[in-house]
Amino acid sequence: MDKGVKLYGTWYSPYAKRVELALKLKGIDYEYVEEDLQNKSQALLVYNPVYKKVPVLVHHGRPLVESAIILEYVDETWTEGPRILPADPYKRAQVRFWSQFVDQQLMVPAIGVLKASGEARAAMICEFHDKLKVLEEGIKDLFLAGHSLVNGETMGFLDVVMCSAFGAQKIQEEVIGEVVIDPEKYPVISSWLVAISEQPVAKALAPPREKVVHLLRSIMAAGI
Ligand SMILES: N[C@@H](CCC(=O)N[C@@H](CS)C(=O)NCC(=O)O)C(=O)O
Repeated sequence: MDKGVKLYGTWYSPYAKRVELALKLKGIDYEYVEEDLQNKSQALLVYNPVYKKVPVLVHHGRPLVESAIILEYVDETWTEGPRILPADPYKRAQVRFWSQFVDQQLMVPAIGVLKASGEARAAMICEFHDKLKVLEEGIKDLFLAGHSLVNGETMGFLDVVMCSAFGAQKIQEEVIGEVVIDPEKYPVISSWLVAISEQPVAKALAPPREKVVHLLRSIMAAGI
């Protein structure tokens, strides 16, 4: 039966994952279509002719692209579920800012640590630590009082973005054999990641460990 909501994603895409997390948090029933990015479907190319990327959310036949835009659309459209963005405009702006920071500043060196070797890898690790320090300082006052998630009881926009980007950080550190997000250096980020990993939606949508390990090893082997 047509549920009216269809998500085109790829299991390892952090951008698709955040849309799935948002849909689950909101309790929205949806159909999931797994895309093979080496052999994109005609539907994906038609729905996202500009970037040809996942995720694409199709709502009653109308496509939406770009994960941050989709998350906002989901929050504004299904108002009966828990809010993903804070009601307060200032807090909302801060959440958007730090989500963009995670996407634009943190994810590149994080993947670089995995792919690069030698001096290039050392430089990536340095850059990653510089960005982690900025994030640690920037978010420490953002958490709703008494809560270990930025959004409070349940995950919101920034928690979802962090979960999709760094939900597999522990597995990644096991694969590279090195602790990068050290709880002693980054207590706020570390306890945040633990709180995120304990959320039922995060657990339900986490890909099988073996699949993640295999993917990370192949990224490492391919290098840059
Ligand atoms: N800015 C986009 C990024 C989406 C993106 O990079 N998707 C990747 C998968 S992780 C993709 O579809 N890549 C296919 C390609 O580049 O051809 C978003 O937030 O949705």
